Amino acid sequence: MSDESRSAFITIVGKANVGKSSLLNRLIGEKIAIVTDKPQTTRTRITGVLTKGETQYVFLDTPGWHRSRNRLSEHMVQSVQESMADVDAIVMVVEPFGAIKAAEQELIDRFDRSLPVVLAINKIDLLRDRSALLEQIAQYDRAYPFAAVVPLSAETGEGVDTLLGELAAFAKKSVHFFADDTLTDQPERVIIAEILREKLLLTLRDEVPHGVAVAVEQMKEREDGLVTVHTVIYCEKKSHKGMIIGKGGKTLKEMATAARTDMEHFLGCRVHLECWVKVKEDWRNREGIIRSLGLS
Ligand SMILES: Nc1nc2c(ncn2[C@@H]2O[C@H](COP(=O)(O)OP(=O)(O)OP(=O)(O)O)[C@@H](O)[C@H]2O)c(=O)[nH]1
Ligand SMILES: [Mg+2]
Repeated sequence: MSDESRSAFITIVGKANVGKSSLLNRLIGEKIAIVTDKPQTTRTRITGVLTKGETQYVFLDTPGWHRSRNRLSEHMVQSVQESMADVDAIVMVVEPFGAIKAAEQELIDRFDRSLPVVLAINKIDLLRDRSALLEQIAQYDRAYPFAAVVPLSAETGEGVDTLLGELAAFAKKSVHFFADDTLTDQPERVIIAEILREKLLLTLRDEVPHGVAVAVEQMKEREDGLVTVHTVIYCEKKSHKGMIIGKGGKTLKEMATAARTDMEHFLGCRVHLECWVKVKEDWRNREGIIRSLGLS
């Protein structure tokens, strides 16, 4: 370890849909966490690693803070809580408009006051009038003594370097915990499953997308370099299965094609993707299934 070697563990928290995963992807410069316009997209803690010179940042992207509704969401909320325990700093992501939401206040109430919390006001690209930020900053300032406030856009990248600059102050002298070219600790299989789940979330509607889970049952590379991926999509009801498959299999085919394209980009090779749909009633309340899907 060189004298200058430093590392910072930073957890990214906030209510659902504010852009935590988008920010993680932007920070590390690669899409490792799926992003959709549906709340509760992220279900588990996702680690992203960025090594810049002597400093290694280890970011934890977490599920959106919300009131738990079932066993799965209890695990999700618990993983946020745990992510705030052993870190050097917290980044709280919020939107640039509107009052502080109940879920945000609840989160603020749980901050350990001995840890620095940086407020990231995301999505500023959506603001026509930037002076609106002043009121937003004042509002959050009244709610908590944030170590810094950084307006930014995960979408355009504006302000993200400023955030990194603020976070550098919280890095501690230490060895790097990951190889310097590491981007994530997520296994390939998990990212492959998430890519397909992203397409399901983007396409399906109402309560269907929240009740789906994806498992990669098999991943094999053939001699000619093609990778075959066998997946199972779990859903909660027979009627949901019908909606996932669609008329003549059209919906599933479209989602699978979009997923395959992203998988090929991610793996850097051709992919043959097979998807099976199975019903597991009320799986989000069944501990054994939650565990077998790696969600607890
Ligand atoms: N315009 C704009 N949209 C953004 C920005 N960051 C994220 N979004 C959009 O906001 C939505 C939610 O983004 P995510 O990154 O999935 O949000 P999240 O906080 O991880 O959501 P959960 O995992 O559900 O808690 C997506 O539609 C993103 O494209 C931004 O800086 N500008
Ligand atoms: Mg997310």
